[in-house]
Amino acid sequence: MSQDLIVVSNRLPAGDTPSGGLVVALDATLKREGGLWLGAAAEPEEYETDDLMSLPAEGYEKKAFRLNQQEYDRYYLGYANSVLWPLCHRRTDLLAIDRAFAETYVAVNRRIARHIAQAAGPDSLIWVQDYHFLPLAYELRKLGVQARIGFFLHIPFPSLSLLEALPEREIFHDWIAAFDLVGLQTRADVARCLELFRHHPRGEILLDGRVKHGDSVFSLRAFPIGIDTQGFADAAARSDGPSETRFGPGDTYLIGVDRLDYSKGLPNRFTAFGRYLDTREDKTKRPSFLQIAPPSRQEVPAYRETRLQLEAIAGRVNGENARLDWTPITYIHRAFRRADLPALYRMADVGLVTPLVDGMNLVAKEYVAAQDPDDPGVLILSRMAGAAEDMTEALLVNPFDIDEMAEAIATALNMPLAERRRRHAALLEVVRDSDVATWTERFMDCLRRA
Ligand code: ADQ
Repeated sequence: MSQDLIVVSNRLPAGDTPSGGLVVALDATLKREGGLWLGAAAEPEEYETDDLMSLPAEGYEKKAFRLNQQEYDRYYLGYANSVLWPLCHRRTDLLAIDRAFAETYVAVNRRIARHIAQAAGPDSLIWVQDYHFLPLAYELRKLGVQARIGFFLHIPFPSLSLLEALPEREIFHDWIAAFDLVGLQTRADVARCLELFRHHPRGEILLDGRVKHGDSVFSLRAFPIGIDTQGFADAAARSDGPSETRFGPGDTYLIGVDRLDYSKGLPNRFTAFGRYLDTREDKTKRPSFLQIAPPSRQEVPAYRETRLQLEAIAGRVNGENARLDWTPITYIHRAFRRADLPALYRMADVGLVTPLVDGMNLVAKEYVAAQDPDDPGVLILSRMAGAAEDMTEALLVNPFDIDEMAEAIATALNMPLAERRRRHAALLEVVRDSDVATWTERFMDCLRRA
């Protein structure tokens, strides 16, 4: 029997109660529509047959494809996270170009395509998530699959000039064009994608806005992703936050929450906080900065380097400024209980979201949703985050300009209540508009019509 809806993502939600906005939204959609959710197994293993593993799920089927250690190293750590990730985040200096990475990346996608081809009928909808699966539609078409296939890219779409650094740049066009619907985070991403195809000898932008590439035609649109806004706001209002904390309602503090990733601009953020401390006029003011940065992709060398940089800067800023009763930077580099985040955001006077480049950045939206509308904190947001395209009432900063960020911290900490309220109300409207449930419906509607 063929599945009505097939969702493919790298990660599968662990257990029965999914957490995290996107996972919750996809889980709800699949429960409603029925179908199959396919993702990678949690751990690499030396498998003999590549059958899918069935996992427990309610109302739909959840299955995992296996990766052996070599595939994990070359497909996941290699091509996905040491080629495509740095490329799309404008770090061509970090590219680990290796033929074996590209070959394994395509081979794994081909294997997944064979599994999907067996589950899909002509009326199925297939929704592919993110950069781990760029060749999936291309491989599915080769197997004769006619179903509608949608793709959503969670990270920035690379510009024409960046793509020059990818040995697979030619077939990259065919990969993208094999989807029926390509969803990107922002209007700027859409513009970069159009530019890519407009520039290609086989590419053409049709009058209705769709893109033609050789014999393929696909629709292209921005779908700015969001969070479960109301759920997050409720959780923040309900909880008193973790007990035994120096980060409570009476304390002045700034908060940052990011996977430890070089794209998140953490060294610049730490340096800017240090600069603010050095330049603040009233030295009796002693705000703290709480940075939660759980480990991520530690097998990739560039991530280890960022970690060392952060430890050095935090150590220096604290060494130069700390008092017996005040530690300026509290830096937590461990897995962190997600349930504690909403209250910590709410009680923080300032949210610091300063990536060097970011697809959207959901932390910016979570910080806004968590605030008390009567006495909200201030969001400092990098212009380089996708979120900045619509969240224009944040204090927008250039994350490469340390002085500007230090000034923004001073402005945020001194901002009058009326201005905080006005900015927060405008930001909350943007966050509500991009709610993840609406986001999912919009994408699915477009895919049905594609
Ligand atoms: P990420 O790069 O992971 O996502 P982000 O959008 O900020 O970045 O999402 C991180 C999520 O993880 C947030 O929901 C945050 O609350 C959560 N999180 C962070 N630390 C946590 C912790 N210690 N414990 C539990 N949860 C934690 C990619 C792209 C982004 C894009 C998203 C969604 O890089 O640009 O916004 O996908 O499309």
